[in-house]
Amino acid sequence: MVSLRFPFSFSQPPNPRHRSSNSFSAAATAFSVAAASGAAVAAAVAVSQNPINPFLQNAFNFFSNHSSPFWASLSIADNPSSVSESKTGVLFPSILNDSRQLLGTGLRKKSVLGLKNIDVYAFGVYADDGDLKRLLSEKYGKLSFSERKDLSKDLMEADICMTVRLQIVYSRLSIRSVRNAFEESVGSRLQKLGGSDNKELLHRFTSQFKDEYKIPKGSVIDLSRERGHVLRTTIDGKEVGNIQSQLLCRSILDLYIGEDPFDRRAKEEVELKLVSLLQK
Ligand code: DAO
Ligand code: DAO
Repeated sequence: MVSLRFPFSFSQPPNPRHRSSNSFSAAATAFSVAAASGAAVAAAVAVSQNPINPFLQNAFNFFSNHSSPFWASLSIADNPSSVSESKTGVLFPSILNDSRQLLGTGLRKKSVLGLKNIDVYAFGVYADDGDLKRLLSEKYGKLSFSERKDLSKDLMEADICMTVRLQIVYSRLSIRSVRNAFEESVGSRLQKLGGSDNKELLHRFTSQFKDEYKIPKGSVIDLSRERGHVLRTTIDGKEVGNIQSQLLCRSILDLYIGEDPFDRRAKEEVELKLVSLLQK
């Protein structure tokens, strides 16, 4: 069992720049897990890019099914109490709300005036364990490896409880810039996926962000899709609103695991995790 200093620090994630001595082992473990999962991601990507290459497929199946030392080190990643996002070191609990498991982590960057790229937040994508098992066994149980495409698309569209947790790393975030960024990123997805004018829906969501809210570095925002496509937003554990809209839920998830995600590596991590759950 890996010992972490802040295994469940939900509201105050540790500042990655001030690692305690005790987190050295966590950092070392995170590094080896990241290195191992990087190799696994590479393997999975190679497999997905070469769906008919039997060597790659066999190699991937071998790693998936055998407890070789390589795979054994990955098993730490199966259930540590928390996982660190590789570029920021921000920690995410492996399990959220008792039943949502972490599928992958990533980083949202934003280019400012085309001059510099700032790191805005680290994120973790979670899905309900039971819902996930149901989807995977009903839909994919009987398919061969190469037929299992579009795993993340199904995840976005099915009525599966999910959470995307955002942990703010940028220290000068204003509500106004959140609203603007949101209108740009989510607005373009609403347009793409909904087709028609969705200004009212966008406005319903952004009007939840009251000017008096503060989102300093370390704030934790959960965007959760609850049963029946209800999008529930919490900031540091406090609910700020909920909106029932399949299109809005789908558009938010599209930012992280859609066709043009914020962090491609995070999406690959999610898909790899889904594949590994299918192998169990
Ligand atoms: O300081 O002007 C600036 C740059 C601000 C960039 C803000 C990007 C906001 C991204 C959305 C954050 C959602 C929590
Ligand atoms: O990164 O472009 C983006 C959009 C992310 C969604 C941000 C939702 C923020 C909701 C909370 C606002 C806090 C006042």
